[in-house]
Amino acid sequence: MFYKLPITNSLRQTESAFFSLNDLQIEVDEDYISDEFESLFGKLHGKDLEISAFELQRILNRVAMMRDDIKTTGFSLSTCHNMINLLDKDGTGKLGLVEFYILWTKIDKMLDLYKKRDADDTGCMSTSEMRMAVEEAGFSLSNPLHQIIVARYSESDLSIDFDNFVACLIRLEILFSTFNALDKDHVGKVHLNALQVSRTHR
Ligand SMILES: [Ca+2]
Ligand SMILES: [Ca+2]
Ligand SMILES: [Ca+2]
Repeated sequence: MFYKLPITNSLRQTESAFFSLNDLQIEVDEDYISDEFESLFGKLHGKDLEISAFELQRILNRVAMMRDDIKTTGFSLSTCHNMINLLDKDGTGKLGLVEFYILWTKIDKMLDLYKKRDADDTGCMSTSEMRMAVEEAGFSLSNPLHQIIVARYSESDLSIDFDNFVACLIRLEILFSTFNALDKDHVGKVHLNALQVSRTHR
């Protein structure tokens, strides 16, 4: 686990596909979340009762840097903004309890996947490990697109560390969900005008 936080068995059992985590939003309400998690959230959110991108960055880095089984150079603020954009369903620009819980669950699953696919225990993803991890996460990418992703998220030795791994999966999830929202007839093709393109790059 990313950090010793309770994730109930029933939640784990209802999640079959990694990519379906967003659907959990409907099922998770405050009663569902353990007191332990709620009290952790209480310690993190500050006066505004919600978690901002800055707070998120601090928490993630604190937790990720404590681990010696994964490599990380620290989460960037822009990754934290992307996470918030993805999970902030009520549009406050920050994460409330349920939103933060869903993000935490998601990151926890990403860590499981990362550890599972780091077959040689280097603490980071090689190009081929990354390909399998991305597929297992539910994203089917063409070879050229996979190469673009590796180039975008890897270090100079082509390895992908944990913060880049999470950044990449969050970015893919945003891209895929934008695409699916626009591909209303499910034909696998969308036509974008300039305004829509600019929105997908936010
Ligand atoms: Ca706050
Ligand atoms: Ca919010
Ligand atoms: Ca590896």
